[in-house]
Amino acid sequence: MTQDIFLIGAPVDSGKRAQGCLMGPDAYRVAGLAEVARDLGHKVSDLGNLAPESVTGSKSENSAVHSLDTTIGWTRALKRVAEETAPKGLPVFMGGDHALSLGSVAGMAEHARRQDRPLFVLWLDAHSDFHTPLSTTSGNLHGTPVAYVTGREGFDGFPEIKAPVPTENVCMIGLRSVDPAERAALAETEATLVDMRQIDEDGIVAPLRSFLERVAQANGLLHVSLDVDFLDPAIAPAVGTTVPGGATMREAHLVCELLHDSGLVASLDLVELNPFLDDRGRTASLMVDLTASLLGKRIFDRPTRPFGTGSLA
Ligand code: NNH
Ligand code: MN
Ligand code: MN
Ligand code: MN
Repeated sequence: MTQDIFLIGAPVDSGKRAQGCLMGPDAYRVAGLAEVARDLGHKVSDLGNLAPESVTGSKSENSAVHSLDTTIGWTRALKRVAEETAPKGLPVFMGGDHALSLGSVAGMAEHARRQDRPLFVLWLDAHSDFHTPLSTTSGNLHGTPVAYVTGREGFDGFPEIKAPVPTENVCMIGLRSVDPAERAALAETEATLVDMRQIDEDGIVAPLRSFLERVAQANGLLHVSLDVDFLDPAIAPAVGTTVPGGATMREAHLVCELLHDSGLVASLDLVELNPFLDDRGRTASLMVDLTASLLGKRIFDRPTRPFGTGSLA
């Protein structure tokens, strides 16, 4: 299946204090993301880099929160481009830090609402990113997108989300750093939470497959958000928030291959790559390789195992 793929550069660096993610989109370009997708037969358009809308005067009750205006500006710009692009093909958001998902997922939620289909979100990350601007102690808004898109309170000044993603449509895989306030809030939800222990005990395929079956059965659209720190820092050092004990290269490729085979992916975020911290481009190249798997790269063709309904050829 070939697709129309739209590469959207989102040099968001406002979601945390350490800078460098703004170089991410160019690192993906240098690592050959467009060429790799074209070699797989897809039609690829690089839309260039977005800029945030201009926002001034936003205030948070939580004095730890920083870069609120800029982050709201990015959210508006990204929400709009997601809404405009999703009807035409597969948007790939080249980050930028994870604050970009405030906008990409909000836009996909609006797109799904217009299509009258449910949105599902797969969060591949060491972190749950379930803080609100009121609960965060770091003040780093890259730790908040899942709370925003599921409709939690505390996002004054951000665009309204008309159809928030139900928490039962969220699956997080790779968890190994969850703050106490996030843990408490997650306990009140129906989100599927797959931590590293579960991956070690059951493997990564079982929870992913059952999530994909649910997406297929609901005729859902799937947004995938891939945070570099999902991966083990030994193979992906170019990220500000490394957490040891992450996914292996083989686990990550397998996830991406299964995602491709499902035919369910409607949009993709590549986030938190900080090229300033990279080792001769290896993290950028790995992220491009993983995207290639997600876009259909394989060694041999194999019969596709059906998900749930079996309607996915
Ligand atoms: N939970 C922490 C915070 O809110 C860390 C979030 N950092 C991330 N998320 N890299 O993926 O500050
Ligand atoms: Mn994240
Ligand atoms: Mn993370
Ligand atoms: Mn925190």
